[in-house]
Amino acid sequence: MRIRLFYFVLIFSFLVSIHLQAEDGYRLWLRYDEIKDTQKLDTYRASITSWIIEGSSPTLKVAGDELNMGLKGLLGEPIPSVNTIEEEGVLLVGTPSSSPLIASLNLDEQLRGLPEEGFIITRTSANGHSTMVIAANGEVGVLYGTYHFLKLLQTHQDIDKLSVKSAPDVQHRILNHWDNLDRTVERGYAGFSLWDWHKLPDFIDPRYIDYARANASVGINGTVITSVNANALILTPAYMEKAAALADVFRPYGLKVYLTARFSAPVEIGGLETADPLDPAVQKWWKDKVDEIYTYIPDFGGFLVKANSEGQPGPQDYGRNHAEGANMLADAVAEHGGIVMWRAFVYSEEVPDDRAKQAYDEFKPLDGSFRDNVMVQVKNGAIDFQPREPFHPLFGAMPQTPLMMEFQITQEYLGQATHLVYLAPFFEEVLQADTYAQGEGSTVAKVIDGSLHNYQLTGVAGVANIGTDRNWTGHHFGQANWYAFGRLTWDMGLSSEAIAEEWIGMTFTNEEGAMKTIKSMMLNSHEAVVNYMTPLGLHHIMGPGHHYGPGPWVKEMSRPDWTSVYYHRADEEGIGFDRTASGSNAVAQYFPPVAEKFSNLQQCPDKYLLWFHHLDWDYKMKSDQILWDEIAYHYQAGVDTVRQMQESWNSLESEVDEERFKHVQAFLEIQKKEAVWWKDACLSYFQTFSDRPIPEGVEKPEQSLEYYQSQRFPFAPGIRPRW
Ligand code: GCW
Repeated sequence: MRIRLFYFVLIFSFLVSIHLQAEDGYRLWLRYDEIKDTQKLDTYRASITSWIIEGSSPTLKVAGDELNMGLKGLLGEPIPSVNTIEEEGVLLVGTPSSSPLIASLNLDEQLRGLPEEGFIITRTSANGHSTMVIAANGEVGVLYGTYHFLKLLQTHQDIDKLSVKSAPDVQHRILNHWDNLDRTVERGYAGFSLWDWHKLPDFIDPRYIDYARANASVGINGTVITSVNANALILTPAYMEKAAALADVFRPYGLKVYLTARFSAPVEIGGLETADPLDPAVQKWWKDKVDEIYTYIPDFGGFLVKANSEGQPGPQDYGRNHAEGANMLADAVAEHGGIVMWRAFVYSEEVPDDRAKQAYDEFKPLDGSFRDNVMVQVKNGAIDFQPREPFHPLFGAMPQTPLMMEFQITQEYLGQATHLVYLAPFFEEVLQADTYAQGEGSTVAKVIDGSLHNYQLTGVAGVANIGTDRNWTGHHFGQANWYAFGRLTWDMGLSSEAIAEEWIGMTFTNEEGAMKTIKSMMLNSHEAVVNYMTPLGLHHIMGPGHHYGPGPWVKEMSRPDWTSVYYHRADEEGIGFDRTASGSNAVAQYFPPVAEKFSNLQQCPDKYLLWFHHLDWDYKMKSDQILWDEIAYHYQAGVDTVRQMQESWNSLESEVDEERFKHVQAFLEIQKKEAVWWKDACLSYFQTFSDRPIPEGVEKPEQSLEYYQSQRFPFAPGIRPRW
């Protein structure tokens, strides 16, 4: 009997330990496993023997908890917290105002000018002992510094001569969740919404805390928890109470809650007859509503608004413009220090002009007419988060209105959750693009960080790719995009390569060879998806509605600018959207050197060719190939890169835990199948116009065009629910 019990206990503990070690990706990049490199481990153990955080605020407490957990995990033994510095090896953490020890160190010089969120990590002498210090002017800065320090250990950096000074490039670094109150997520591919509205505020899922930790670890300081296709119910007391419970969890992590405002809320839940922003009763309704919100969430961040776009209500319903709508809400939140993020993603089916021009045409004339606490949130490109787009012409064009960048982290048009696509190279490409707004060097990054036009408000938003999937993002590598978004918005000068290295080191391995292999998979992945979906500037040729898979033939939709044929304009002569002076002239929205470059066939980069030009199938490319062949080669190159990614990944079998290895391996197989599908479907379709053979070296389509056209995916994930 005893023996049986013994075996039972043994097997049980074995199963428990397996479970504890489950490599399901839940821990993201905050894994804190014991450092395997024994030399590093010994050095770290010798340099960090204890730590001190003086002060007891909620933020300092979570910083202490993280440090405790991180050090214990990484160093493989508990590192005690102490009260005084009596030896070398103490890690001292805090702000001059919360920590007398830090105050005594005379760090004024180094801390001067650092915003509350910034931090320094340095080595100095305290009580006559060489001491490592993480210091900041604000407590959130302490938390950010703590994460940064742990990252140095996670990525095996030298901590002997520490000299880090870091502050964010933009003030508002915000996730936009397109989460509905029924927990579906528009364009979400990682399960359901994290927010369990039904059980809030009573049940606080521990996952909310891990969500906040992950965000804080990369410097994200705001979250819009509801979809831009807004539901007015969020502004009713029952829901505000729930949102307040989330805000309470997030607050210590420096993460502010924002809500989306449905413009017609005064009518829908307020009993008014109009939502006209110039109507005093409407203004009062919003003012009272905002006052009420602040009683629930005292540090409420403000509103994000999608208005008069894709059927959403807005000021134009009452003959008012976007500024009048935004300003009304801005006035309501102003006295509480709130902001309004007003989206520029507008296009009307009634405007017969090129959709790419509409946001600029509508917003540019309003430059300077927004209140000081409004930012206009502009998507990275003028159409809609396509695999690749040239930068939005509004960047640089509104010197008197702070423009906020909106990136999409969820991969709506980039293979959704099953394709490995590392987005940082694309984000970097957009941020580093030169608008020429004030001559050479006027990059988009300088518009966004406020330095070009001296914006007083700055921000970047990212549409989140997070859901209830155990690994948060569906694809393990989707985590890298969440990570990269945070890192890049903190420091827009970081290279996508450097960010990839950090993430790989924290998530998979620091071993040089494996790191290199994973990095090259990541860095090539964006170009690959562009090649197998929309090479050479093609865009918006995906399946209708769900946006899954190829659909270049789509031509019957409720509005022409939702079809594919509107964008590729393929005919017997050629393909591409003429946006030069002979066509829609969208190119004129850019500053002259850029407009000139995109218009001129010799200068227009190949990657934007068919975005701006309609060209003959036998147009001679710079490569000397004719256009048709070049398109085909790009599709093939995309497929080939995915195959290489598969090979690379397979070579890592012994370097990566089995669970994540197999998961990624299976997803890469899906990606390969779908890359081939995109190539075959698009080439078969375009061939009906080009009437030219598939060139040598390009694999022939596996099925007929009719086959591809007959595919239906009624339950593809992420579709907007019809209420
Ligand atoms: O990309 C499109 C999406 C819509 C989305 C819209 C927007 C939230 O297909 O699902 O709606 O953009 O950004 O408002």
